[in-house]
Amino acid sequence: MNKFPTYNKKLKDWVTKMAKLCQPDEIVWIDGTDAQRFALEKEAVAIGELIQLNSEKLPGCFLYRTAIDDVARTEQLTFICTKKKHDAGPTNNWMPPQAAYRKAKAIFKGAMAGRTMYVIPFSMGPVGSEFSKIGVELTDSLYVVLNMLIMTRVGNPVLRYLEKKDDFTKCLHSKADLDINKRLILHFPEDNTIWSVGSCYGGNVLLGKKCLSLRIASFIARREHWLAEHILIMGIEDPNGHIEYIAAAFPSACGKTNLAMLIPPEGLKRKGYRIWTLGDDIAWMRVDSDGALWAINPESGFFGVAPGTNSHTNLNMVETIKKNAIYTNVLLKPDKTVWWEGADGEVPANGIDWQGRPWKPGMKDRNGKPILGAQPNSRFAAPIVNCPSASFRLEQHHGVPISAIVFGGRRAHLVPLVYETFNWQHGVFAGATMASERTAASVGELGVVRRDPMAMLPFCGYNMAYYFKHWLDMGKRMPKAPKIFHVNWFRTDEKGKFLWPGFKENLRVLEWILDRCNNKVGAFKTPIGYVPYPGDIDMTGLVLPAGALEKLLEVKPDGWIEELKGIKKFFTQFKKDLPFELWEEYENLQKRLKSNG
Ligand code: OXD
Ligand code: MN
Repeated sequence: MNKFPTYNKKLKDWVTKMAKLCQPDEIVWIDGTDAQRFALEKEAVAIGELIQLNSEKLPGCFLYRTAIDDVARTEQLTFICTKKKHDAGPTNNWMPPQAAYRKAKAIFKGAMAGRTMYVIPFSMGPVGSEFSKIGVELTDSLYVVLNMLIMTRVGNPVLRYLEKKDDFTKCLHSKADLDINKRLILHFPEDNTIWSVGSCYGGNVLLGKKCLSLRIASFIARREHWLAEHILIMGIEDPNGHIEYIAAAFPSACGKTNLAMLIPPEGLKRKGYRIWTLGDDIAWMRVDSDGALWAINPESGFFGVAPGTNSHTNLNMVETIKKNAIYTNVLLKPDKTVWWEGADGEVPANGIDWQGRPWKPGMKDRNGKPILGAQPNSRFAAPIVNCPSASFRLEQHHGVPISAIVFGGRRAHLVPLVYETFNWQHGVFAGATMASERTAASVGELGVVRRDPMAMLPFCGYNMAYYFKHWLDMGKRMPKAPKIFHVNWFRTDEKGKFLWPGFKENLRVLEWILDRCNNKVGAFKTPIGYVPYPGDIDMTGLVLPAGALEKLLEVKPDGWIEELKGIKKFFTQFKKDLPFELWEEYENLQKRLKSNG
């Protein structure tokens, strides 16, 4: 009898070889059925890996606690392992493939002894879509298995698909000793392989997510002429029932998840607006036969940050995580529900904190700092289909057509609420020069700008100079390219107070963006791009202090001339690899600013 549930020789040989290296006691193939999932959940609870939460209030939900030093993506331990260092570029950590395999092999060797190796065949994107990619993750962590079942499409349909195709990303993970000194997140784009060891934090170990869908996929996308991006996808249904789709890229902590599922403010809801959510983190975008850019979300779940999530900031997410969700590093309440800083309702009188210790509000550590109930990067994983605003086009093989690409950062000064770029090349320049300011209270840190091109700095699987060139080339392949915009929800007044309320009110700006795409409104030409006439942003039901909107839309050439210095410094690191078109845009902007200044 075939002891493997597949006839794919390449898959069988690889699983056998990795098992020989890691030496698990047994191998279990994940079939994607509810029956197997229930059994694994039960086992995870029995061995103390997961805590079952209140089955009336949070049915099908579990809590997991990571090791104390394993709470976030470890970028310093994340490597792109291409044969040539140059191919990883100046913004990535690099290791030669042979050295990387050797170093990791020493840690993987025997790491699964006494444990089970789970084989997870998964599809990023609808199974069988030409947009999708297949991966197989081997792991010794039940937590990883159960999260992958939420975040990706797992199981037998994927194996059936692999009978016809040999092309899959080989993903090997072991928690090993969870030792930070033996932790490595390695990407071998030339071998379509990912090795992750020594961690159990989502972004390091759910290998379909950042590792495959961004780092490896961006490398493949360049070869195959598509885009793998750190981008949310949302549909905006207008008062006539017509839906248009927007793709938006923001660095972390700039509100991607909240935007993707916003609930329209009263003023616009009355007009008939409605939002459809496709994804909050990743988009794969291709030029389709109509010459337009179409996007899918390769994931099937959200892996969101818990602190700050509440009914005001994100009611749809509050609903989404009420069932079949896995919580990581949040506070456990006595009634077996969960809490985090910034959650709805009263602060609980007591609980068990994310490190498993008894907790009460107001507790301080040795240095007098408040002890938090939930880790600041505590998370939930929940299926997209739980979301009240989930799009009915989630399973469509070609995804949705994108009308606008929106880049954004957190800038207290300088950058207006929204501007439209002049054309694709100028839009790529806006994305490549995207930045966010640290908003720390201390004066010294205020205004420190970190460049994060297209929000992909930690996720681009190859030399970013080639990545910019790829974006420029994509524009040439698209007869119906989306327009590119830039937004900034975070501009402040002289006293440091936000000028724009953000959250659901951002829809007012998206409405203007779509009006521009449909040539419904004019705009004011500035050196940096087209800015709205204040009267063209629908403010029904929102009152801002006098002059605030004008301030939000202001473009000050002097500040932008200063900004050029930071852009130049950033571009210079790419030396002669930086596409000349970006220098051309730099010079054009400089000229426009000087003639306006
Ligand atoms: C991230 C995430 O770290 O989406 O960007 O988890
Ligand atoms: Mn992300």
